[in-house]
Amino acid sequence: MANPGEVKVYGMPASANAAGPTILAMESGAGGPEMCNLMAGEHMKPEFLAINPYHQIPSLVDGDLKIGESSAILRYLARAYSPKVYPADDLKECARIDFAMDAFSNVYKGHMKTVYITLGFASAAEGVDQAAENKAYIEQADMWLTNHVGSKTFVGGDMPNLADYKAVPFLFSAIQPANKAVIGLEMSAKVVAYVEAFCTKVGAAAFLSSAGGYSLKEYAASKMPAGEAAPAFDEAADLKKKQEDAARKAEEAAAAEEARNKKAQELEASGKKVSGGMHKFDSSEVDIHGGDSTADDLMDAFGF
Ligand SMILES: N[C@@H](CCC(=O)N[C@@H](CS)C(=O)NCC(=O)O)C(=O)O
Repeated sequence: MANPGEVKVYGMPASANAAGPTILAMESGAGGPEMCNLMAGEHMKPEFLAINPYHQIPSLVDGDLKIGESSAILRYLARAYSPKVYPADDLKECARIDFAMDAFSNVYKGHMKTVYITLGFASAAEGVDQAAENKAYIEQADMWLTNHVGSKTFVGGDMPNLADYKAVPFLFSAIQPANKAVIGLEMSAKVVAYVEAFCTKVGAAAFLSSAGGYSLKEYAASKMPAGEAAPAFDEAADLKKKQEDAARKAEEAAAAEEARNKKAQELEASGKKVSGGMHKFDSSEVDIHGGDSTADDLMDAFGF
């Protein structure tokens, strides 16, 4: 039954529904992502419908097993390849995990009316009060965290369990800067901390940030309004910006000096003596007793 390394999770990197199962498949060594391009209609092809007649991602293939539905896929992956995130022998713990996973549907409802609008997966209904939708979503997410994470780091305590794999991709997309820029949505600090803790603990969560330009993070960044760069730190871009800033400052300084020199020449030509400059001040050049330049002339020449 189990084929470690062979499992295929069909999806698209920007799908939060598909991301949880994909990350668990990668983290557990079960397998990894398999592209099903919804935009190209691949989910409607007979070969995909043979995997999932409901034509949805995520879908999973493991040998002769073909199933859809993210929660069913997560449970199967856990039982077959990562029992620690869903300890089948501990009925009560599994019941708590199931409760958290199913209760996340309350958060998902708000997610579709907020984050999906930012990402262009849904459009806002006519006359909708977006601020009110945002508020309701923030409250649902916070309530879910309060009820299922509480004072712990994850639903699973110190280590993520299956409910964390289910929830994090949605909340990860909710904290992308494009949400603030497009619909004014800003999640609470505890959502940010929860997502960051998961990304630190689970190596395969890097799939959320980098997937050939199509990850949730990269896709959300592509929705930033023109001229508003996402504040994610990019070393190469940062260096380039510093170099450009330095070059611009040098150009400005050179232009300012040229202007000062020109002004000084004009003043000297008119019989007034002015020397020195802010950057090369030499007191011996300033004749405080002689000459007929005024303090104003001096300030003027220095560019003040
Ligand atoms: N209840 C499903 C929802 C999955 C879902 O909504 N998938 C979307 C993409 S995120 C999809 O495949 N849409 C294409 C379609 O329904 O034809 C699950 O949890 O897996």
